[in-house]
Amino acid sequence: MSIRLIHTADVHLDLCYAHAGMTPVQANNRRQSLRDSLRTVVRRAGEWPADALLIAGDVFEHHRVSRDTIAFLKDAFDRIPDVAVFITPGNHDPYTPDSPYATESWPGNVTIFTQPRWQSKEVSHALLTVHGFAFDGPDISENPFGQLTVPEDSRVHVAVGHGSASTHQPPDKGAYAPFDPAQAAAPGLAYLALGHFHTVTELEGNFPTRMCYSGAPEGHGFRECGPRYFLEIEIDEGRPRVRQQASAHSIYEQHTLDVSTFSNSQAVLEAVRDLPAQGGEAARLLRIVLEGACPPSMQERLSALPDVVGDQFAYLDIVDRTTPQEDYEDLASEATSLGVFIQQMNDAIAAAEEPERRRTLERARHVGLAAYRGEMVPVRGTEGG
Ligand SMILES: [Mn+2]
Repeated sequence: MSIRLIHTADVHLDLCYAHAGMTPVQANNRRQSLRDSLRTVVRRAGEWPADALLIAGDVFEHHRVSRDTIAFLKDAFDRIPDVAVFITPGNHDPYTPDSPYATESWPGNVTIFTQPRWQSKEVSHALLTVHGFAFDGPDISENPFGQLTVPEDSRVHVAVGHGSASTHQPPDKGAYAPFDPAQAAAPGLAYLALGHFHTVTELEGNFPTRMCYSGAPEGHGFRECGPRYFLEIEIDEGRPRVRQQASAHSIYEQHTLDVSTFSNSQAVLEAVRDLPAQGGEAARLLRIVLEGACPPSMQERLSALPDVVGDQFAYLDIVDRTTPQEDYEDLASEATSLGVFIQQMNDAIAAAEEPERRRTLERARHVGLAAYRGEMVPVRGTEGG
Protein backbone atom coordinates (compact mmCIF):
# COMPACT_ATOMS: atom_id res chain seq x y z
CA MET A 1 0.00 0.00 0.00
CA SER A 2 1.29 3.42 -0.84
CA ILE A 3 1.98 6.11 1.73
CA ARG A 4 0.41 9.49 1.09
CA LEU A 5 1.85 12.72 2.42
CA ILE A 6 0.99 16.37 2.13
CA HIS A 7 3.85 18.82 2.54
CA THR A 8 3.63 22.53 3.19
CA ALA A 9 5.71 25.17 5.02
CA ASP A 10 6.30 28.88 5.58
CA VAL A 11 2.71 30.01 5.96
CA HIS A 12 3.78 32.88 8.26
CA LEU A 13 0.33 33.29 9.83
CA ASP A 14 -0.28 36.74 11.33
CA LEU A 15 2.36 38.33 9.08
CA CYS A 16 2.49 42.10 9.47
CA TYR A 17 2.08 44.00 6.21
CA ALA A 18 2.73 47.48 7.61
CA HIS A 19 6.01 47.78 5.70
CA ALA A 20 4.31 46.79 2.44
CA GLY A 21 2.41 50.07 2.10
CA MET A 22 -0.93 48.36 2.52
CA THR A 23 -3.95 49.82 4.27
CA PRO A 24 -5.14 48.04 7.45
CA VAL A 25 -8.04 46.58 5.46
CA GLN A 26 -5.72 45.25 2.75
CA ALA A 27 -3.35 43.83 5.39
CA ASN A 28 -6.25 42.06 7.11
CA ASN A 29 -7.28 40.59 3.79
CA ARG A 30 -3.75 39.31 3.24
CA ARG A 31 -3.68 37.66 6.67
CA GLN A 32 -7.06 36.11 5.92
CA SER A 33 -5.63 34.82 2.66
CA LEU A 34 -2.77 33.12 4.56
CA ARG A 35 -5.32 31.31 6.71
CA ASP A 36 -7.44 30.39 3.72
CA SER A 37 -4.50 28.85 1.89
CA LEU A 38 -3.51 26.80 4.95
CA ARG A 39 -7.14 25.76 5.33
CA THR A 40 -7.08 24.55 1.70
CA VAL A 41 -3.99 22.43 2.39
CA VAL A 42 -5.38 20.94 5.61
CA ARG A 43 -8.75 20.20 4.02
CA ARG A 44 -7.04 18.41 1.14
CA ALA A 45 -5.08 16.30 3.64
CA GLY A 46 -8.39 15.16 5.13
CA GLU A 47 -10.19 14.56 1.86
CA TRP A 48 -7.48 12.83 -0.19
CA PRO A 49 -6.83 11.42 2.48
CA ALA A 50 -3.17 11.73 3.41
CA ASP A 51 -1.57 9.52 6.04
CA ALA A 52 0.40 12.50 7.30
CA LEU A 53 0.53 16.27 6.90
CA LEU A 54 4.09 17.58 7.16
CA ILE A 55 4.51 21.27 8.01
CA ALA A 56 8.15 22.22 7.65
CA GLY A 57 8.32 25.29 9.88
CA ASP A 58 7.46 28.97 10.00
CA VAL A 59 3.76 28.31 10.51
CA PHE A 60 3.65 31.57 12.46
CA GLU A 61 5.42 34.78 11.61
CA HIS A 62 6.50 35.14 15.26
CA HIS A 63 5.62 34.18 18.86
CA ARG A 64 3.10 36.93 19.27
CA VAL A 65 0.52 35.07 17.29
CA SER A 66 -3.09 35.99 18.07
CA ARG A 67 -5.34 33.82 20.23
CA ASP A 68 -7.75 33.66 17.35
CA THR A 69 -5.10 32.33 14.97
CA ILE A 70 -4.11 29.59 17.43
CA ALA A 71 -7.78 28.63 17.85
CA PHE A 72 -8.16 28.56 14.06
CA LEU A 73 -5.16 26.29 13.68
CA LYS A 74 -6.28 23.86 16.39
CA ASP A 75 -9.73 23.70 14.85
CA ALA A 76 -8.28 23.04 11.38
CA PHE A 77 -6.24 20.08 12.76
CA ASP A 78 -9.20 18.86 14.84
CA ARG A 79 -11.18 18.43 11.65
CA ILE A 80 -8.71 15.88 10.24
CA PRO A 81 -8.44 13.47 13.21
CA ASP A 82 -7.28 10.58 11.00
CA VAL A 83 -4.35 12.50 9.53
CA ALA A 84 -1.13 12.58 11.56
CA VAL A 85 0.13 16.18 11.59
CA PHE A 86 3.84 16.88 12.08
CA ILE A 87 5.23 20.35 12.70
CA THR A 88 8.90 21.26 12.79
CA PRO A 89 9.23 24.72 14.38
CA GLY A 90 11.38 27.02 12.21
CA ASN A 91 13.47 30.14 12.73
CA HIS A 92 10.37 32.36 12.84
CA ASP A 93 8.38 30.13 15.19
CA PRO A 94 11.01 28.26 17.22
CA TYR A 95 10.10 25.86 19.99
CA THR A 96 10.82 27.84 23.15
CA PRO A 97 9.17 27.52 26.58
CA ASP A 98 6.96 30.54 25.92
CA SER A 99 6.03 29.62 22.34
CA PRO A 100 2.47 28.53 21.56
CA TYR A 101 3.92 25.14 20.66
CA ALA A 102 4.88 24.68 24.32
CA THR A 103 2.14 26.61 26.12
CA GLU A 104 -0.90 25.42 24.17
CA SER A 105 -2.43 21.96 24.21
CA TRP A 106 -2.73 20.66 20.67
CA PRO A 107 -5.11 18.05 19.21
CA GLY A 108 -4.07 14.40 19.66
CA ASN A 109 -3.22 13.94 15.97
CA VAL A 110 -0.59 16.72 16.09
CA THR A 111 3.09 16.05 16.81
CA ILE A 112 5.33 19.05 17.35
CA PHE A 113 9.04 18.37 17.38
CA THR A 114 10.72 19.98 20.38
CA GLN A 115 14.48 19.43 20.12
CA PRO A 116 17.27 20.75 17.89
CA ARG A 117 18.15 17.13 17.08
CA TRP A 118 16.30 14.37 15.27
CA GLN A 119 13.28 12.86 16.97
CA SER A 120 11.21 10.02 15.48
CA LYS A 121 7.59 9.05 15.65
CA GLU A 122 5.74 6.12 14.15
CA VAL A 123 2.37 6.81 12.59
CA SER A 124 0.05 4.22 14.17
CA HIS A 125 -2.28 3.62 11.20
CA ALA A 126 0.38 3.36 8.48
CA LEU A 127 3.82 1.78 8.03
CA LEU A 128 5.31 5.23 8.29
CA THR A 129 7.92 6.79 10.56
CA VAL A 130 8.43 10.56 10.55
CA HIS A 131 11.67 12.15 11.74
CA GLY A 132 11.91 15.81 12.62
CA PHE A 133 13.57 18.47 14.74
CA ALA A 134 12.83 21.94 16.00
CA PHE A 135 14.57 25.27 15.95
CA ASP A 136 15.07 26.13 19.62
CA GLY A 137 15.60 29.83 18.93
CA PRO A 138 15.83 32.18 15.94
CA ASP A 139 19.19 30.48 15.37
CA ILE A 140 19.22 26.76 16.00
CA SER A 141 21.76 25.73 18.66
CA GLU A 142 22.77 22.56 16.77
CA ASN A 143 22.55 21.68 13.11
CA PRO A 144 20.79 18.30 12.75
CA PHE A 145 21.25 18.00 8.99
CA GLY A 146 23.59 15.15 8.16
CA GLN A 147 23.04 13.55 11.60
CA LEU A 148 20.04 11.34 10.80
CA THR A 149 20.42 7.57 10.86
CA VAL A 150 17.43 5.62 9.59
CA PRO A 151 16.86 2.15 11.04
CA GLU A 152 16.66 -0.78 8.63
CA ASP A 153 13.09 -1.97 9.00
CA SER A 154 10.02 -2.51 6.86
CA ARG A 155 8.64 0.99 7.45
CA VAL A 156 8.67 3.99 5.12
CA HIS A 157 10.88 6.72 6.60
CA VAL A 158 10.44 10.40 5.85
CA ALA A 159 11.82 13.49 7.55
CA VAL A 160 10.73 17.08 7.94
CA GLY A 161 13.19 19.91 8.53
CA HIS A 162 13.71 23.64 8.24
CA GLY A 163 16.90 25.16 6.90
CA SER A 164 18.94 26.49 3.98
CA ALA A 165 20.26 24.24 1.26
CA SER A 166 23.72 25.67 0.59
CA THR A 167 23.35 24.84 -3.11
CA HIS A 168 20.32 27.13 -3.43
CA GLN A 169 21.13 29.85 -0.89
CA PRO A 170 19.78 33.19 -2.19
CA PRO A 171 22.32 35.96 -1.53
CA ASP A 172 19.70 38.15 0.18
CA LYS A 173 18.37 35.57 2.64
CA GLY A 174 19.98 34.51 5.91
CA ALA A 175 21.43 31.00 6.15
CA TYR A 176 19.64 28.97 8.84
CA ALA A 177 20.73 25.41 9.67
CA PRO A 178 22.67 25.35 6.39
CA PHE A 179 23.23 21.97 4.79
CA ASP A 180 24.58 20.34 1.71
CA PRO A 181 21.82 18.23 0.09
CA ALA A 182 24.10 15.21 -0.36
CA GLN A 183 24.83 15.27 3.39
CA ALA A 184 21.17 15.65 4.35
CA ALA A 185 20.26 12.53 2.38
CA ALA A 186 20.38 9.21 4.21
CA PRO A 187 20.09 5.58 3.14
CA GLY A 188 16.55 4.41 3.87
CA LEU A 189 15.14 7.94 3.99
CA ALA A 190 12.58 8.14 1.17
CA TYR A 191 11.66 11.80 1.39
CA LEU A 192 12.85 14.96 3.14
CA ALA A 193 10.17 17.66 3.45
CA LEU A 194 11.87 21.04 3.68
CA GLY A 195 10.86 24.51 4.70
CA HIS A 196 12.48 27.96 4.67
CA PHE A 197 12.77 28.81 0.96
CA HIS A 198 9.42 30.15 -0.17
CA THR A 199 9.44 28.85 -3.73
CA VAL A 200 8.81 25.21 -4.58
CA THR A 201 12.22 23.66 -5.26
CA GLU A 202 13.45 20.11 -5.60
CA LEU A 203 17.06 19.46 -4.58
CA GLU A 204 18.38 17.07 -7.14
CA GLY A 205 21.57 15.05 -7.00
CA ASN A 206 23.09 11.63 -6.87
CA PHE A 207 21.71 10.59 -3.47
CA PRO A 208 19.06 8.15 -2.23
CA THR A 209 16.59 10.65 -0.72
CA ARG A 210 14.13 12.84 -2.62
CA MET A 211 14.02 16.28 -1.05
CA CYS A 212 11.82 19.24 -1.81
CA TYR A 213 10.95 22.64 -0.53
CA SER A 214 7.19 22.96 -0.90
CA GLY A 215 7.50 26.74 -0.79
CA ALA A 216 4.90 28.88 0.91
CA PRO A 217 1.26 28.09 0.05
CA GLU A 218 0.67 31.81 -0.41
CA GLY A 219 3.03 34.54 -1.63
CA HIS A 220 4.06 37.16 0.93
CA GLY A 221 4.88 40.10 -1.29
CA PHE A 222 6.10 41.21 -4.68
CA ARG A 223 9.29 39.19 -4.21
CA GLU A 224 7.07 36.11 -4.28
CA CYS A 225 5.07 36.63 -7.45
CA GLY A 226 3.09 34.01 -9.28
CA PRO A 227 1.17 30.90 -8.22
CA ARG A 228 2.17 29.07 -5.02
CA TYR A 229 1.82 25.40 -4.17
CA PHE A 230 1.76 22.61 -1.64
CA LEU A 231 3.02 19.13 -2.46
CA GLU A 232 1.31 15.76 -2.59
CA ILE A 233 3.69 12.85 -2.23
CA GLU A 234 2.85 9.22 -2.85
CA ILE A 235 5.45 6.65 -1.87
CA ASP A 236 5.31 3.23 -3.46
CA GLU A 237 8.04 0.68 -2.75
CA GLY A 238 10.23 3.39 -1.30
CA ARG A 239 9.90 5.64 -4.35
CA PRO A 240 8.12 8.97 -3.91
CA ARG A 241 6.10 10.65 -6.63
CA VAL A 242 5.70 14.38 -6.03
CA ARG A 243 2.86 16.52 -7.38
CA GLN A 244 2.40 20.27 -7.06
CA GLN A 245 -1.06 21.57 -6.19
CA ALA A 246 -1.96 25.25 -6.46
CA SER A 247 -2.90 26.74 -3.10
CA ALA A 248 -2.68 30.53 -3.24
CA HIS A 249 -5.86 32.46 -2.54
CA SER A 250 -4.20 35.62 -3.75
CA ILE A 251 -1.35 36.01 -6.21
CA TYR A 252 1.22 38.79 -6.48
CA GLU A 253 2.05 39.94 -10.00
CA GLN A 254 4.56 42.52 -11.17
CA HIS A 255 4.51 43.92 -14.69
CA THR A 256 6.49 46.59 -16.50
CA LEU A 257 4.83 48.73 -19.16
CA ASP A 258 6.73 51.06 -21.47
CA VAL A 259 4.33 53.98 -21.84
CA SER A 260 6.24 55.38 -24.82
CA THR A 261 4.67 52.59 -26.88
CA PHE A 262 1.16 53.90 -26.08
CA SER A 263 -0.37 57.00 -27.63
CA ASN A 264 -2.77 57.76 -24.79
CA SER A 265 -3.65 56.78 -21.23
CA GLN A 266 -6.72 54.80 -22.31
CA ALA A 267 -4.44 52.35 -24.12
CA VAL A 268 -2.32 51.96 -20.95
CA LEU A 269 -5.44 51.41 -18.87
CA GLU A 270 -6.68 48.74 -21.25
CA ALA A 271 -3.29 47.04 -21.21
CA VAL A 272 -3.48 46.85 -17.41
CA ARG A 273 -7.05 45.52 -17.52
CA ASP A 274 -6.03 42.88 -20.07
CA LEU A 275 -3.06 41.48 -18.14
CA PRO A 276 -3.87 37.76 -17.94
CA ALA A 277 -4.62 36.32 -14.49
CA GLN A 278 -2.15 33.68 -13.35
CA GLY A 279 -4.29 31.70 -10.95
CA GLY A 280 -7.94 31.22 -11.88
CA GLU A 281 -10.11 32.55 -9.07
CA ALA A 282 -7.26 33.83 -6.89
CA ALA A 283 -7.37 37.50 -5.91
CA ARG A 284 -4.81 39.58 -7.79
CA LEU A 285 -2.24 41.88 -6.19
CA LEU A 286 -0.60 43.97 -8.87
CA ARG A 287 2.43 46.16 -9.08
CA ILE A 288 2.75 47.98 -12.39
CA VAL A 289 6.04 49.67 -13.16
CA LEU A 290 5.59 52.39 -15.78
CA GLU A 291 8.67 53.29 -17.80
CA GLY A 292 9.57 55.33 -20.84
CA ALA A 293 9.06 58.87 -22.09
CA CYS A 294 5.61 60.11 -21.26
CA PRO A 295 3.78 63.14 -22.72
CA PRO A 296 2.70 65.50 -19.91
CA SER A 297 -0.93 65.14 -21.01
CA MET A 298 -0.76 61.43 -20.26
CA GLN A 299 1.15 61.71 -16.97
CA GLU A 300 -1.80 63.17 -15.13
CA ARG A 301 -4.15 60.42 -16.21
CA LEU A 302 -1.65 57.70 -15.35
CA SER A 303 -1.47 58.81 -11.74
CA ALA A 304 -5.24 58.20 -11.54
CA LEU A 305 -4.88 54.57 -12.69
CA PRO A 306 -5.40 53.00 -9.24
CA ASP A 307 -8.71 54.88 -8.88
CA VAL A 308 -9.88 53.82 -12.31
CA VAL A 309 -8.99 50.11 -12.39
CA GLY A 310 -8.41 49.52 -8.67
CA ASP A 311 -11.76 47.74 -8.23
CA GLN A 312 -10.63 44.98 -10.54
CA PHE A 313 -7.75 44.01 -8.23
CA ALA A 314 -7.30 43.29 -4.52
CA TYR A 315 -4.32 45.64 -4.56
CA LEU A 316 -2.82 47.88 -7.22
CA ASP A 317 0.45 49.71 -6.84
CA ILE A 318 1.67 52.00 -9.62
CA VAL A 319 5.40 52.69 -9.65
CA ASP A 320 5.95 55.65 -11.94
CA ARG A 321 9.43 55.60 -13.47
CA THR A 322 8.39 57.47 -16.59
CA THR A 323 10.40 60.44 -17.80
CA PRO A 324 8.71 63.52 -19.16
CA GLN A 325 8.81 63.66 -22.93
CA GLU A 326 10.75 66.68 -24.14
CA ASP A 327 9.52 69.08 -26.79
CA TYR A 328 12.79 69.60 -28.70
CA GLU A 329 11.29 72.00 -31.27
CA ASP A 330 10.11 74.26 -28.47
CA LEU A 331 13.50 74.03 -26.71
CA ALA A 332 15.27 74.91 -29.99
CA SER A 333 13.34 78.17 -30.22
CA GLU A 334 14.80 79.47 -26.94
CA ALA A 335 17.12 82.44 -27.47
CA THR A 336 19.84 80.92 -25.31
CA SER A 337 22.96 78.82 -25.83
CA LEU A 338 20.76 75.83 -24.94
CA GLY A 339 18.38 76.75 -27.79
CA VAL A 340 21.32 76.92 -30.21
CA PHE A 341 22.68 73.58 -29.00
CA ILE A 342 19.28 71.87 -29.35
CA GLN A 343 18.75 73.40 -32.82
CA GLN A 344 22.13 72.08 -33.99
CA MET A 345 21.39 68.64 -32.58
CA ASN A 346 17.90 68.59 -34.13
CA ASP A 347 19.43 69.41 -37.54
CA ALA A 348 22.13 66.76 -37.15
CA ILE A 349 19.54 64.14 -36.13
CA ALA A 350 17.31 65.05 -39.09
CA ALA A 351 20.31 64.68 -41.43
CA ALA A 352 21.55 61.39 -39.96
CA GLU A 353 20.98 58.54 -42.38
CA GLU A 354 22.03 55.55 -40.31
CA PRO A 355 19.68 54.63 -37.46
CA GLU A 356 22.61 53.93 -35.17
CA ARG A 357 24.08 57.39 -35.73
CA ARG A 358 20.66 58.94 -35.19
CA ARG A 359 20.28 57.11 -31.85
CA THR A 360 23.75 58.24 -30.78
CA LEU A 361 22.89 61.85 -31.62
CA GLU A 362 19.56 61.60 -29.77
CA ARG A 363 21.40 60.29 -26.75
CA ALA A 364 23.91 63.17 -27.04
CA ARG A 365 21.04 65.68 -27.20
CA HIS A 366 19.45 64.10 -24.12
CA VAL A 367 22.72 64.10 -22.17
CA GLY A 368 23.54 67.64 -23.31
CA LEU A 369 20.14 68.92 -22.18
CA ALA A 370 20.58 67.24 -18.81
CA ALA A 371 24.03 68.85 -18.47
CA TYR A 372 22.54 72.29 -19.18
CA ARG A 373 19.98 71.64 -16.44
CA GLY A 374 22.61 70.32 -14.05
CA GLU A 375 20.85 66.93 -13.91
CA MET A 376 22.40 63.49 -13.62
CA VAL A 377 21.61 61.04 -16.40
CA PRO A 378 21.27 57.40 -15.39
CA VAL A 379 23.68 55.12 -17.26
CA ARG A 380 21.64 52.64 -19.25
CA GLY A 381 24.15 51.07 -21.60
CA THR A 382 23.60 52.02 -25.20
CA GLU A 383 19.88 52.41 -24.68
CA GLY A 384 18.46 55.73 -25.86
CA GLY A 385 16.92 57.90 -23.45
MN1 LIG B 1 12.42 30.25 7.77
